[in-house]
Amino acid sequence: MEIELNFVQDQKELIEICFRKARKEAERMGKQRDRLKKAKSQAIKRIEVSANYFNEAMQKPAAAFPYLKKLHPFYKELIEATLDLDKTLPAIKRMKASGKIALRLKRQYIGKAKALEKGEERKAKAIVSEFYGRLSSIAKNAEQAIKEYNKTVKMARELPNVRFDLKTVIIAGYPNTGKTTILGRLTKSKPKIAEYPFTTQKLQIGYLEQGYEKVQLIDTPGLLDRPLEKRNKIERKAIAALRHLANSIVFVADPTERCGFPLEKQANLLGEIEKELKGIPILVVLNKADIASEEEIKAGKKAFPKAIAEGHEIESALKEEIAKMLKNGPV
Ligand SMILES: Nc1nc2c(ncn2[C@@H]2O[C@H](COP(=O)(O)OP(=O)(O)OP(=O)(O)O)[C@@H](O)[C@H]2O)c(=O)[nH]1
Ligand SMILES: [Mg+2]
Repeated sequence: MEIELNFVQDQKELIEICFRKARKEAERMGKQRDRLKKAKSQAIKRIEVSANYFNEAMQKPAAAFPYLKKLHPFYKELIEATLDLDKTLPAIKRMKASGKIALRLKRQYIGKAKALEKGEERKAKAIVSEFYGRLSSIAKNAEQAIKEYNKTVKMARELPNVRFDLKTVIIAGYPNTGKTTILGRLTKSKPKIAEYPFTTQKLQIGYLEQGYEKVQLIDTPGLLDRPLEKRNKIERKAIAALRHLANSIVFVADPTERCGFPLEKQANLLGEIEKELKGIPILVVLNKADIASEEEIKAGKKAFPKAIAEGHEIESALKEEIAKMLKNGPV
């Protein structure tokens, strides 16, 4: 993945670190005979170190968060379909603002410490405590934003690591037609397969060795036949992979309709994909051939005239077809 995001410490932990660092740095300061000077410089150090550390932690997300424009268009679309940017971006802004507030407060309190006069040495500690109290409440106010941001980091870290240097086959089709089963049969991966639709919620990657060449196979969440603006975020992940990564496509159809969707709708979806991705070779597989009746296969072939019928144990045929497709298709 192109983006590496780091978690931000939760506000309590962060504040503890700020104070600890401040204390250590103040302790490390050279000896100072003059009582007033000592009290002042210690206080200033504490205020400075704690505020700066807090500010840095609050600016990091903004600096690390990739500007979407710079990302590969596949990741741009995938991130939009995976993360809750409507919440993440305001959270990042909020943290940034908290850092700035801390810096402003730092200047104000350093001013207070500097203004201390002889006989007021004791007040230095009170100034630091007051500053710490205010810094803690700034951190507390950023609590929600930090939580929101950390949720994003967690999700971003789970984004698939696609390889742009390999030829890529996208496995697509209606839900529950057997796409993931095919990924499992063609590669050594052991993805989750279930007898209900919408099992696969994110892109799953497997690799296929073809001679010396490694091919990337991506299993996608099931798609319904509907316009893009009606598609949910999970479907959009499949669309992003189809649009930006496919060198060729394996379209899985279920002629038995046991997937729960009529052939006609499945065929419409294929039509839409063909229209949207002109020029990219598509291999149509009539899956579940082992349990399909003759009539069902016949109806399947009518709905998908170019389909190859599939049953169990035909991985090698499928692999050959994929190899042919990749050879003939655009690179
Ligand atoms: N009999 C038979 N069943 C199959 C075959 N391929 C898949 N199935 C079954 O069909 C169901 C759906 O399989 P999946 O591989 O999860 O289908 P999918 O297309 O990935 O489904 P979603 O991820 O929900 O879109 C499971 O119960 C599989 O066991 C096949 O060739 N023959
Ligand atoms: Mg699946």
